[in-house]
Amino acid sequence: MGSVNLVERLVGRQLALGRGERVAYLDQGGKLGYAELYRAVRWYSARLAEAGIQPGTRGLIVADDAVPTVVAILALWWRGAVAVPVSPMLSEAELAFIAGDCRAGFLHTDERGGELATRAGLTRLPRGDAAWAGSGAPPAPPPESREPSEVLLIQYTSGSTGRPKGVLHTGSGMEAVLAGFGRVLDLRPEDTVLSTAKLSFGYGFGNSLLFPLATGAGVILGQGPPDVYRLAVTIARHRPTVLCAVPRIYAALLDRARAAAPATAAEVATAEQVATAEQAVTADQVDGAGQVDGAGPLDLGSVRLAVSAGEHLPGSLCADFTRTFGVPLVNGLGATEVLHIVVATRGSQPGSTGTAVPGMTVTVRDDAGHLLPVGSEGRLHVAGPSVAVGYLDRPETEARTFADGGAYTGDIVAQQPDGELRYLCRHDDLINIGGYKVSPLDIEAAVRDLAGLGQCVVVGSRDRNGLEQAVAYLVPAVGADPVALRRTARAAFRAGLPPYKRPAVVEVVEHLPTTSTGKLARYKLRAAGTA
Ligand code: 3SK
Repeated sequence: MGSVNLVERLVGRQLALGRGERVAYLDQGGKLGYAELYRAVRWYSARLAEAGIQPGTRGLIVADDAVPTVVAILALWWRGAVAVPVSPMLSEAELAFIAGDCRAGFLHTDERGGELATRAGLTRLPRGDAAWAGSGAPPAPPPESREPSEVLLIQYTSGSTGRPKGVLHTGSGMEAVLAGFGRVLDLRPEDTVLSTAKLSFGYGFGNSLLFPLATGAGVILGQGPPDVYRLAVTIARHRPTVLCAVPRIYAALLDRARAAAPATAAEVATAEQVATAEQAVTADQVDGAGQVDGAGPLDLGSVRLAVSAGEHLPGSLCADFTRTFGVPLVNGLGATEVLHIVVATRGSQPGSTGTAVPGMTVTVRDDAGHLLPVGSEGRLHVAGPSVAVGYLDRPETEARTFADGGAYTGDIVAQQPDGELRYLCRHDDLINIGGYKVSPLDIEAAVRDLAGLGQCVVVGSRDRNGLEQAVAYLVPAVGADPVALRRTARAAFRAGLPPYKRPAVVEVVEHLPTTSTGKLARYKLRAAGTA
């Protein structure tokens, strides 16, 4: 492969194909065509050059999904720099850690990053907004071409130790996902994509940036945490043709479509798992006939294809969704370490996780890395050109994950005789809550010093839709009031954890189950918590 020029590959090419006037993005600020996008990126890259940002500099992007976020990523690439998009939902401490860990030399943020920039000594530019698409753009050298093996993107992923790890992606890796899951997705220039997964998450990065721009399709960027109310309104107003979401969003859409009565407490609870506590869907926003205020009946009529990834899609959910909405639902399995989806069904195949996407090889292996025969259960191993080149400065963890000529995704799967894979569970203790891999230790730490608490253990178990949720089991200290303990523990989880990490269920128990040797039997708790 020759050199890689992502800006030309993704945006310049659409201009060359005469698609400059087509809408590339729609966000709260309005629509932006491909030609305007190109001008905006050039403007921003000229500003980066003026500010002394050199090729290879790591630019931290702490911003919600919006046009300026995309422009910042592409402008860093134009300059030959490295984009590090992270979620604005991270705590100040997590952001400060990442800024130091990746040795960021530049910061792009929406409202809240000024303080972080000052504390971390980072250059921060004004966003530009309308000005950057104007005619007064300063001259900028053409977009930089880079070596295929050069790192151009760092995506942070959480780990069981609580310290996020930077995953290093190259230009050739990004080209490879276009030829991999990009082929399965098979977007057309007429498509409009709506992804509830954000750009700061690998799944959203492909859905809202790589795949649509490579095709000349349009993208709807939504602000704020994804919730089913806002999603229904956006679908009704902007009529996307391709919807990408995590399974619990599809479960919430199904709940709405089925609703014959005002939203139940259980529905509100499901919605709250995908929204922040402050912005959760409430019963008054959704009426009894499955209608959403201002949106009319829940109508997915514009959607020709839906994609589910980020967490396990139960077969029953896939079948119900396809039957109810008449839309094929592709089930994908990916990981930050392999950039995007590497195993996928072709259309709806309830119960299946599918087969490898073009260009990637997946195998099932034992703990020593040996290949297992078809039919066995084991660790999913992925080899091929979209596998990341490693973790930033984590040699030991890197050696465990990036091994045997590829990477282990952390999933346990079974390979069927026909080659289809079936997802079984995680290989580690991480709980996958709507695509966020959450360490139980992080949740347990939020109540460590709580008065009246003897012990707290958090496990993942399945809710009534078969989706993973965190359940916290609390044992009161001797003489403590269990009712008060439950209340104060809930308050501590709310105060100490972002919404996506909070346990969906908090149970007070007299004692925790043990094995015959007296050890904590987590598997018994997992089974007990399953609805
Ligand atoms: O499932 C995931 O965790 C994932 C991560 C990165 C990119 C794509 C996906 C589906």
